Amino acid sequence: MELKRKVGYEAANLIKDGDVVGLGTGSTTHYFIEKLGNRIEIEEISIMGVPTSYQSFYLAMNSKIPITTLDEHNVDIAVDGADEVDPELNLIKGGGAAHTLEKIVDESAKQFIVIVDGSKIVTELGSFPVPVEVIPHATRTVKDHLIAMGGLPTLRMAERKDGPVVTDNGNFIYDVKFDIKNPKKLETELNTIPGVVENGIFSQIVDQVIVGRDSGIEILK
Ligand code: ABF
Repeated sequence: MELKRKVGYEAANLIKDGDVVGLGTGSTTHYFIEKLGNRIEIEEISIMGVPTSYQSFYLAMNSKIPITTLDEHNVDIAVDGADEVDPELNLIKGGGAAHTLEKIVDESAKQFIVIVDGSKIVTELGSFPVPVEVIPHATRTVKDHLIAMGGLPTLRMAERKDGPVVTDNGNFIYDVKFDIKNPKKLETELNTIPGVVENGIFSQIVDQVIVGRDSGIEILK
């Protein structure tokens, strides 16, 4: 956890007064929000992102910060976690079931910064299953497509085991094991399946990865 705090705090120093900041989710991003919230010299920033992040931001800032939406401002800098990062800075995200809104914010940002500890760095994506957000009515047909593509889909169940996880958008999540040789191609192909809302492969949109290692901070560009 200490490495996550280190990179979250490091990323908070990148924000300058007046920035429109895109917030991701996850424990590493939580440290970013915590540190940003304590930078009292910041007069005015706007934030947008995943609803749960607003709450932790308000708590950190203990004041009202204007929330902006994409139709008002472009995001200057988005900061978000990840589940896997490959050598070309392609990501798998969505372990927190929020990848659809995260991708909208992260892709729209002028600068997209990823913050991870060293355990997330991999030589090839795919040890972590690809989250695929699916319209509930399409679970059967989407599952058939995923299997036909060589995937092994598992419907993500809620911790209470009383049913599937439901995303902020009211949809379900398949976690799909794939042998990923071409992340961009698979990301595109997955989103052509009728009933798929978004998948957790984030290819070719990352500007910088801040990696926390025992030896210190490593920057990947
Ligand atoms: C979120 O943070 C998700 O997309 C990703 O799954 C998660 C990583 O969580 P953590 O930072 O807690 O390891 O952005």
